Amino acid sequence: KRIIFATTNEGKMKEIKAILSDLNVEIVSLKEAGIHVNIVEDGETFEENAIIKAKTIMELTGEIVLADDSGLEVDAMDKAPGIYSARFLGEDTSYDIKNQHILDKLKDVEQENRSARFVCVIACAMPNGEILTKRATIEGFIGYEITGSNGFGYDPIFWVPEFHNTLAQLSLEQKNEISHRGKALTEMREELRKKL
Ligand code: ITT
Repeated sequence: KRIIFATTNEGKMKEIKAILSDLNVEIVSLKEAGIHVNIVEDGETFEENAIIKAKTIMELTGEIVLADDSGLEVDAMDKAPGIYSARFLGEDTSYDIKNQHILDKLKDVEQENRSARFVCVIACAMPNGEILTKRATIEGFIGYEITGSNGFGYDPIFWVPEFHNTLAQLSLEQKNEISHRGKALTEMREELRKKL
């Protein structure tokens, strides 16, 4: 028995494999399953996009499929980039540039107005047509410089006050304990335990 995780993001996949490692099921990425399709994520919410990804691959394979749609909401930027986090400034632009762009936008913003959160929605599409979703967030602040080299994406500018570090300074295990993805996927894992 296996579950396909409908993602091409290697950073996500590393975290996902660690979180789901104690489910007695093999978790394979699209690449590992040999699936190369372009999924059009044209939903207006994290939920819609997560369901689009999970359903598309479930319909293609007939297998149980999980998907993750996630992003960063910066309050001082009216919650941008939000669902556009991967596409922000262009899909091929480096995260050094994307992160620096956000730091520049916030250069005159005081600490108390630098609040931000990561959102993650995990969707599960079952061959019988059943769809499940789980949503979780992590609250933090946009820092003042790019700091840390673990994780991926916007982690080096996301300051977690409780840890006095950015997400990119935490280990994968520490990040998974507190992150949007860690929390949403742990809830989904417990749901799957009952069904498998
Ligand atoms: P898949 O759709 O193939 O899963 P993607 O990267 O395009 O990969 P999303 O559409 O969900 O996935 O975009 C999520 C983006 O949000 C991601 O590319 C990062 O820029 C950002 N992001 C999400 N979770 C993050 C995290 O834990 N740390 C840093 N950045 C994160």
